[in-house]
Amino acid sequence: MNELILHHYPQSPFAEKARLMLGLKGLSWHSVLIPPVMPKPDLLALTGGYRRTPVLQIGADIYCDTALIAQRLEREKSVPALFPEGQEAVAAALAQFGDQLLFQHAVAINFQPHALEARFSELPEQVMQGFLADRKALFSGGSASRIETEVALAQWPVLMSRLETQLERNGEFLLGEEPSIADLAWYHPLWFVASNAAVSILLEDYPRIRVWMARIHDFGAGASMEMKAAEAIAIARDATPEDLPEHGFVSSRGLRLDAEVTVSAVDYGCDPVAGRLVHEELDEIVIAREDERAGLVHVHFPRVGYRIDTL
Ligand SMILES: N[C@@H](CCC(=O)N[C@@H](CS)C(=O)NCC(=O)O)C(=O)O
Repeated sequence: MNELILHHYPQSPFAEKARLMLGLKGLSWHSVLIPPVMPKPDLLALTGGYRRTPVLQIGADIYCDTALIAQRLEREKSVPALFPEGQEAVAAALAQFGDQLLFQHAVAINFQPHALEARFSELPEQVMQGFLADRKALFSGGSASRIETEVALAQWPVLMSRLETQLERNGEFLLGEEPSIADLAWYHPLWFVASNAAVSILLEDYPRIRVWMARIHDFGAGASMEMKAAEAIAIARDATPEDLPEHGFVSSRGLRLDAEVTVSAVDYGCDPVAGRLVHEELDEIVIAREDERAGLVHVHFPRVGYRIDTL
């Protein structure tokens, strides 16, 4: 069986979400550290252009986006469930709210000048300038719009109070007594705020949230072993992508199997990945691409938030 390899960096909120999924499920994995800004030649050898963090690799199969990574890990180990039976829609919808709205608030809060200064205080000025230029490029051309700082600061207490009230009245987790993907997706934006001493005060008035955060933090990150990027690429090169289902190819746009396409995120980090369309189903798109270093790989994307274009 091919092992799980997570390409990530420590400070990334979405990577924290993925690490917690691995922790909750008690999985072992290999950790490949990637740069937080472009260029990322080793990651792109695997993804073909997708640059966001994190990415899950299993042999020659590359999974982009934590929404799809969650589904893949659920297949790997179904219990504890990220999408509890009978609550699939509510879990996924809450996760989307955390990943988008709460995350955008956390970004606005962390990008205030004093918050950036605190985050980069130990580093030379040009590192921060490089980071800002990188994030400007990341958000150009996509549909995501930034929330203004004043708006984010005004709305934050409303969002936090709602969570505080629910946690007081209804169990230990968002859906009740058991954790789900919803908790992890709400946790990572709060973790992003909590990890910066210049803004962490924004969580101080919410004791139940802090207990809930400690509970989620305790899931840990599973057992990880460091791996060099070159080794991960060699693993992809030596592996064969997993068999795809023979049936169930449902193209949203009437495309034929093996059509030459690009797949890109619609919101931000919209760099297109070119390849051959080898599978499409309700909530997954898979393209095959040949890479000089990684060989034949299958790159998987979720349906929601991604577009397919023909070449
Ligand atoms: N929808 C994506 C969003 C991922 C995302 O926004 N990741 C951030 C880091 S937390 C990112 O890619 N930043 C730019 C980078 O790492 O290059 C997912 O769920 O994985």
